[in-house]
Amino acid sequence: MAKSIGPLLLALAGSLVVFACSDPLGPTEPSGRPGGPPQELSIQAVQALDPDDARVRDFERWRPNFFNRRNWYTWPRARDDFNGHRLLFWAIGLSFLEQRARVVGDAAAGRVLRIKYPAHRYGARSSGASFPWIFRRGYEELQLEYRVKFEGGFRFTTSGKLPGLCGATDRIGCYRYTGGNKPNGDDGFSVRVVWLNGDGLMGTYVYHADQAGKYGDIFVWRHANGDPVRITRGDWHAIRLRVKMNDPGVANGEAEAWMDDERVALATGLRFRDDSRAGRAIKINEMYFNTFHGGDKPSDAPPQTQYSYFDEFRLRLPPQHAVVAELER
Ligand SMILES: [Ca+2]
Repeated sequence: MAKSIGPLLLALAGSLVVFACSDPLGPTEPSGRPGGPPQELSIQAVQALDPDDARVRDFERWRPNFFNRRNWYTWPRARDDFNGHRLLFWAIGLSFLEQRARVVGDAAAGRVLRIKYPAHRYGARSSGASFPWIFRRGYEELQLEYRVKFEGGFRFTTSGKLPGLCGATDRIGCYRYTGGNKPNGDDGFSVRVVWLNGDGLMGTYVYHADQAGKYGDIFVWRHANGDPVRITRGDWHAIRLRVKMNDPGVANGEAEAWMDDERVALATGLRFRDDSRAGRAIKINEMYFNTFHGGDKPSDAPPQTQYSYFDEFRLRLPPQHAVVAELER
C-alpha cells in the first residue's frame, strides 16, 4: 500500500509546485530563416548517448489494468519512461486529481500519450502537462525528436507550448528559464516549440542570455520558399530540434528545427552560457516535456476541452558526432 501511495503523494506535491510558466507571446518576433553555411565537421570530444537515453519512448508498454482502467499516464509511469535513474522528479497534470495525461490507442501509431487542455484554462498549472526528463549526463550538442498530432477541430487560440531541450546548472529542471525569466549566462537556457496566432503557425522559442526582453525570442518556422509553416490538425507530424551549445562566453550557439523532415528554422549566434565556472557547467541536460495553452491571460484559453497526442520521443547525437566516433573506434 505504501508503495502505491508514495508516488501519488509525490505527484500531488509536484502538482503544487508554484512557478510562473505562462507568458504572452507576440507574433512579431523576427523569424529565423533557413539557410546559412553547411555545418563543418566539428572535432569535439566524442559524446555517447547512454543506451537508455537512446531508447525510443513510444508508450507501447502501457495498457489498462485493474488499478488504472482508463490508462492514465501517472507520475510512476513518467518516471519509468523518462526518469528511471532518479528517485524524485516533479510533474504537473499527471496526478489522479488532475488526469490530464492518458495512454490511448491510435490507428497509425499504436499507443500514444494523449494530453488534455481543459476548456477555459490556460497556463502550465491548469492546462496540458509538464515534467522534466533529466538526462544522465550533459551534452554539447543534441537532437530531440518526437511526433505530435493535434486532434481535428483543435482550436489554437493565441499560443501554446510544445516540448523542447534545455539546460541548467542544477538537477531540478530548467523550467526556471521559461515563463518570462531571462537567463543571465550563468544559470540555464531553454529551447522549446510554440504554436502561434490561432492558425497553427509554428516557431522555436528560445530563452538565452542575449534575448531582448524578459520573454524568449521566437524564430518563426518557414518553408524553403519563405512561407510560414502552419501545422495541420488531425495528422501526425515529426518534430526535430537540434541544439548546439555555444563556446563559453562566445555567442555561437545554435537552435535548429525540422518538421516532417523539412528544415524550418535555424537560429545562430545564441549565448546560452558564459565563460565562468557556473556558465561552463551548463550543458544540454534535459528534455522539458511542457505543453499548455498560453500565454497568461484568459483569451489564451481554448473555448472547448481538446487534446493533443505525442509519441516516439527520441534523443540523437548529431551526425558529425557519429562520424567522429566511427573514425576513432
Ligand atoms: Ca506508440
